[in-house]
Amino acid sequence: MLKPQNGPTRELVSLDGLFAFKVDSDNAGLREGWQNARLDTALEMAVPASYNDVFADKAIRDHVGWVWYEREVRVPRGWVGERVWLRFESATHGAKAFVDGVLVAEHQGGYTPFEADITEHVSPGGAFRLTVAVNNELTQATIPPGNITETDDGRRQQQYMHDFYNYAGIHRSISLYSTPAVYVEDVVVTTGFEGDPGAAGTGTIATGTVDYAVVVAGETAGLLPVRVRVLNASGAEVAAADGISGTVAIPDVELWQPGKGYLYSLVVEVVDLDGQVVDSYAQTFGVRTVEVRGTEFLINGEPFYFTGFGMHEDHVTIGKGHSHAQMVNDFSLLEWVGANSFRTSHYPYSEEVMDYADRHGIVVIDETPAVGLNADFAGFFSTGAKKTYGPEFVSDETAAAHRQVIAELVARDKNHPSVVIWSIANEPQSSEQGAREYFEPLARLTRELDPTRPIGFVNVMFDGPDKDIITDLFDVIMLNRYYGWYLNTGDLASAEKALEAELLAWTEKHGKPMIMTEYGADTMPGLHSLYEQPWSEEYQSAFLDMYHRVFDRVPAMVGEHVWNFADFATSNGIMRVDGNKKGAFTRDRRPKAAAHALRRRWAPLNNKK
Ligand code: GCB
Repeated sequence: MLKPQNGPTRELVSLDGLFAFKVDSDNAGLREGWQNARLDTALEMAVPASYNDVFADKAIRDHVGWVWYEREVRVPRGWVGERVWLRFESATHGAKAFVDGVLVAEHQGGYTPFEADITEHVSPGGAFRLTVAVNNELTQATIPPGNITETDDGRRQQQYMHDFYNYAGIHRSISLYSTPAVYVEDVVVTTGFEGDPGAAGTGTIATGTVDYAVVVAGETAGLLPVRVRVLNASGAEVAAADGISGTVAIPDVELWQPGKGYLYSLVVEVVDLDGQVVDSYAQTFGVRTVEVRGTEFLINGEPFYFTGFGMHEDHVTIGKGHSHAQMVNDFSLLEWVGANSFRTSHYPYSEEVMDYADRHGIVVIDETPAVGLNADFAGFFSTGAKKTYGPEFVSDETAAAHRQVIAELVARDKNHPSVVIWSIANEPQSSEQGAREYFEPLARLTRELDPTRPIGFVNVMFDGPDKDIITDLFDVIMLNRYYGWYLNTGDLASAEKALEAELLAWTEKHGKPMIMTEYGADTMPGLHSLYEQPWSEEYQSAFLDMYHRVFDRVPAMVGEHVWNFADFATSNGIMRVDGNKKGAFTRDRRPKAAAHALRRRWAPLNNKK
């Protein structure tokens, strides 16, 4: 699904701001038809933001079920004859949107966009009542999965198998936009190059190849010609072609590279028989290649070494709500610390984040929200499930939701040059009978949807090389390891041996590139210890140093992503004090000693080990 944009034939109006807000404490709103009248409430809520921490009200924070948003929207009077679209960048985890009481859109899945053509329900110059019911429930049929229980006194409680807090609400922008009746519905761009990019700047320069495919929708779509133009970053035309699909060449191409996010734009135009532009959509892209060769991970044919973090969209007050200022600050800290990449643990991040990464040459491992498909965590997160793959936990319904999140992620992010790996799950059970039957079709689906990018899943510490039965289905090995924290707590000498032995065993068994996608120790900022005691800032730094010594000794290691970029909110539990404290930065983005240590290691590496 294309990101909406302003352009010569399209207009975009942001609907962000304050909405009337009502918590559906008895889950009665749909039955009583709350969409049919103004919401009876004094509360107001901001979009975008999670609602949980905004009100000083425990009942709202702990609510399980529906909440309702409402505002009046006016359609620009100039949109006569245009299609009018209502688009949500996300609503967590499920939503129903109503225009003057009529259901126009429904979506399940908290981190991907959905939209509706509402032309027939609205009139240019007129106003309508937009009502959005948003549901935060996680069940066996959702990704991520969860389980709802009821207390003796009738309170519903949400259980889930991941540690980050279940923030909910409208986390990203809502927009109203127009397109012509015949419009560009989708664009796919894949790139390559011929020649020697390494020689760029020394005389021999590569030629870029851009394969494109356009989908045009609307009644007369098939009859109208399509043409494309490639503009460079200064807006000059460097290539052009006719037709809904084809290949164009960019002479003397400027590659998209880690640290240097050079972007072109493919301007797609649908024209009428007089040559007048009917619709125009500008899709940015970067020319780059990604490839796994032996134990190497290559970007533009050059070995690439990932430095950075698993992150979270998580901030004080706004929770998982997108904020431009917080985003720029987070990217600025990534640059400061010498990170060249991050993983969108454990769900797709805002499209604004992806665009920013494209523009700034930050490499992304793009992850679906499939986190917690693992009954082995029952002890930690108390869902009580004994077996992962079976009707009680990861069922056919779960698999269907998993296929949907993969399809929606690839549909949304396929044109981002920053995305170099699809991560289709975090820490699923990968040793139990049933894991292979579950994952083989998902791996195949991901490759069918995008044959150009390597795929992987993130392996959990319980399912090492001796037990795992699915890693051969993937291109890269991504490991979360906590030797020295959950195992060998406080004993870095034993942890170092165990870690090295395991990494060598993976290499021997699979011979694929490996990325440590999580390693970290909870750390209380300001706690110091002469003896490298767990929870102290000294221990966190010593822990990371130990991992780095090992990585430097294992040739198949192609990357290190510390867990986590910053401290983040979690659900209640005896494992966490005011959230997960494995951040290199605190939740309000102050550096712990480890952040300085990482900066000393990463700045000189410059994408190589
Ligand atoms: C993990 C999970 C991550 C947790 C982390 C931890 O393996 O992937 O979501 O936050 O461990 O700190 O326990």
